[in-house]
Amino acid sequence: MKKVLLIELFSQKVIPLSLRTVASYSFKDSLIKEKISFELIEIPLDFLFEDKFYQKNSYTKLLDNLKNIETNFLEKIKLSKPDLICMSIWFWNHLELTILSKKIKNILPSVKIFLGGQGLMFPEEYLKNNNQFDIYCFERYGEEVFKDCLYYMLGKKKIEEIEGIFYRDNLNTLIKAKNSSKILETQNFYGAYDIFPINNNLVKDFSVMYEITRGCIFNCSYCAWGDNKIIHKDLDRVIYEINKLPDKKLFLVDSFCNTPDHMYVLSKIKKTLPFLSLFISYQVNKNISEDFFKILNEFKYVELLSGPQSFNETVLKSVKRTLNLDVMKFWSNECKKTSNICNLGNIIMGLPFQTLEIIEEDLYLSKKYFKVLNINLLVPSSFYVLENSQKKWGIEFEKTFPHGLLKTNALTEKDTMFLRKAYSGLIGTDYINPELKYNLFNKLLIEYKNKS
Ligand code: B12
Ligand SMILES: C[S@@+](CC[C@H](N)C(=O)[O-])C[C@H]1O[C@@H](n2cnc3c(N)ncnc32)[C@H](O)[C@@H]1O
Ligand code: SF4
Repeated sequence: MKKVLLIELFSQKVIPLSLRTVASYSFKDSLIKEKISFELIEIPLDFLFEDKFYQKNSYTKLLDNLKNIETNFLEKIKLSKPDLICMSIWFWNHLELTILSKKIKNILPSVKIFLGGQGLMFPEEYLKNNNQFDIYCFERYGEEVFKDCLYYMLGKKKIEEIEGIFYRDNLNTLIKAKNSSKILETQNFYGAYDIFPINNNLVKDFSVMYEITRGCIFNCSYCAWGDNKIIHKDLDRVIYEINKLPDKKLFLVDSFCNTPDHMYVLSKIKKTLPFLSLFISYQVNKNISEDFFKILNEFKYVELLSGPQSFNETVLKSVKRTLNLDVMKFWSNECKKTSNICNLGNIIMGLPFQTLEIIEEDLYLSKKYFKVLNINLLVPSSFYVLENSQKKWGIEFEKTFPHGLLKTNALTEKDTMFLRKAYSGLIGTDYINPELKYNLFNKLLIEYKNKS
């Protein structure tokens, strides 16, 4: 029997789906079930938003996290006697994961470490500097890649046969395999909690994440999730799985929540689960929105997450945002009429052709349409999205963590430094209202303009 240890470094607010999902999927394979045992170690971290990285003032939290890991988990990892260790990287666990994986390699030098996840913005550079990782999965659908790697561990597959990974050859040269040609089918899209149910003792105040669908049929060029396709999990299975989850806040990670299938699920679960947070895409069929609002209205509280990104047509067109502004405005107004449905508006700063003046206007218009507002600073996409467009738009990011935006075709390096500083001040872990955000930003912008 071989032992696979999954180490998940997670924020205390949400339990990630990544390693649970790939492990559950591979467990359906009879050879893997027979020959491999899995263990999951979950390490809670203090939550860090990327704005703190730009301020670079949050290293005390990082040190606390590391001390906690050393005292409570390093020995546990050693005692687990794994043959393979798997980890998943996110922006916010980046520093801890990098340091922890090095420490693990020191105490367990012969154990291979397999990495995946959405948080690696420039995988090649990162892997060159971090040779503690033997394999990295760069696919956004990691299920089949994970399975192939387990077959490799069992001696049933050669590393050169695996698609969707970076690996090192005998001379320690980093090799990038071709993209995975294996497609995840709807009937094989399994839940994340099959082999590892949620450990209720570990976390008190958290949301349970759940995927009903995967992918997005829209293809906004800045986003890692759009890929012209969407798969649905079997609906009966979804209802069965959701009803087995502990009665916590449910955080649906789907990009659509008003397809007929999605609405069917929502109407079935609304009686069982008191709280619901979900993601919404505005590229929706307007005709079904009335029914949709009826369903949402029966939940105690619903938070939708969407937004125009910018209100400027040139910017929207350049990033292939298929959003129809009128539809967005219509939906926003519908939400405002209710007391239980909140649309958390989103805009991005740093999109191509988006000047400081356009950003100011975007923030100004956001006041009108949103009660709460998320301001995002453009981040380089994991999984190579944005790669082709970057040159076209003159967009540059720092090559090292935290990969801050350096310049765009509409912003100079000085402008982006200003934005990063303003962004760090504007965004906190609490949402503040759009009016306040606009006022704060405007004050900083005037100061900046006066200085320059
Ligand atoms: C939940 C979520 C969050 C949570 C994370 C919670 C958590 N603990 O996991 C929070 C709120 C922290 C968050 C933050 C941010 N997020 Co977010 N988030 C999501 C969301 C909705 C779901 C992620 C998820 O669970 N997916 C389902 C699981 C199964 O997929 P997965 O984790 O990627 O794992 C798969 C593969 O990556 C791979 N894999 C992963 N790990 C491993 C390990 C091994 C060993 C192997 C083999 C494979 C493997 O296999 C898995 C199965 O296929 C996605 C959209 C989406 N649906 O993915 C956006 C999304 C990833 N986020 C996004 C953004 C922009 C952000 C922020 C930058 C927002 C901001 N401005 O602050 C930050 C920083 C994120 C970062 N880079 O680290 C964008 C990414 C855009 C981009 N870069 O192109 C997305 C695509 C949403 C969107 N449309 O805008 N996010
Ligand atoms: C989960 S997504 C919302 C998905 C929803 N389908 C939509 O289109 O709004 C939440 C937000 O993340 C932000 N986002 C996406 N990609 C980004 C990127 N590359 N950089 C910064 N923010 C990004 C966008 O503002 C997006 O609205
Ligand atoms: S609609 Fe939302 S999830 Fe879909 S590609 Fe665009 S930003 Fe990404």
